[in-house]
Amino acid sequence: MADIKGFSEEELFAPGHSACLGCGEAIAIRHVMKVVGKNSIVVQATGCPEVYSSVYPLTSWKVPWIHTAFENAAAVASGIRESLLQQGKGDVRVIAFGGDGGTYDIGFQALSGALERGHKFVYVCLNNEAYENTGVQRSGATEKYTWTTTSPVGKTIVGKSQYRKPLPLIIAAHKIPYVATASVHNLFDLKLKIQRALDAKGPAYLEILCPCIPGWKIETDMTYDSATLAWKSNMWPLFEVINGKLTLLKNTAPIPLQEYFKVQGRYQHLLKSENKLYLEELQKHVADEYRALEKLEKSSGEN
Ligand SMILES: Cc1ncc(C[n+]2csc(CCOP(=O)(O)OP(=O)(O)O)c2C)c(N)n1
Ligand code: SF4
Ligand SMILES: [Mg+2]
Repeated sequence: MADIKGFSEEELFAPGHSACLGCGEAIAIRHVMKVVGKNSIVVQATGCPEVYSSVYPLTSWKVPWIHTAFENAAAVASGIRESLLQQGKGDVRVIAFGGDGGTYDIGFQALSGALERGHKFVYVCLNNEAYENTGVQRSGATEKYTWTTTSPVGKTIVGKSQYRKPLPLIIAAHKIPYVATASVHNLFDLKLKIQRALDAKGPAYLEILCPCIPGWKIETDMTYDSATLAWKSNMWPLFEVINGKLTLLKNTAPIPLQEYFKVQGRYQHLLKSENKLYLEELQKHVADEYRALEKLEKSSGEN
């Protein structure tokens, strides 16, 4: 069965798992797997989805699935891919899922190596901007001034002290055929991108913004709205890099960051008058980053 856009509606990530109501990651996995299809093997780094989808003796996975440590998801995926090739089963799709902690920080070495070696597999980073499973610790994906339990808001620091790492662009610098950002608020765009990632002639990387209910301190029905506001405020630009050419999904009327922040408990401090300077700094940073992407879009087209 196909949806109106032609994508499969087959559920390969079954309901009944124990994710929080409204979990952005669970929504992302469900829709990614509809496009990936049955002829696949999934590699899953440690993190929330591993915990809520595989509580022994139950599983939500209707395809072969292996849990790995943080450090080696991409290494295991590349090993599976090469083994399948040796067996003449190159048509089996190999997908690795990692959280932002497992991708930006702990599993980056294995990921970078696998991309450089050129194994054909799709790596999906489920980015909820913190180590959520262990209680909302800051990661390399957490933006500056964001509250987490290890970047609290107080007299010494006002949330995280560093800007987030530009990981999608770092991955693009590996010159793999396909890199993209996506979000759970735009499932058509997400599905098109996972299809292009699957069709790429080498490694592909897709990073999906996945709101987290307790981590972002949002209501359970605010997943879609929070992700939408992230895109509208340019906090989460959507772009893809195909064979080196960057294309942005244009946001012609960006909204102020406050609109995005006010629905989330983790940003309430930035709405207070005493923190106005931090808010302004972040607003400028976000605008600068968006302009840098526009320049890259222009310059990458000139090659
Ligand atoms: C090497 C290692 N360090 C720490 C842990 C503990 N741990 C398990 S899940 C988790 C959080 C994972 O964060 P992320 O990768 O962002 O995934 P999320 O839980 O947010 O989906 C941590 C720190 C671990 N399992 N292995
Ligand atoms: S803590 Fe966040 S990432 Fe984990 S299951 Fe809940 S909503 Fe999903
Ligand atoms: Mg995370």
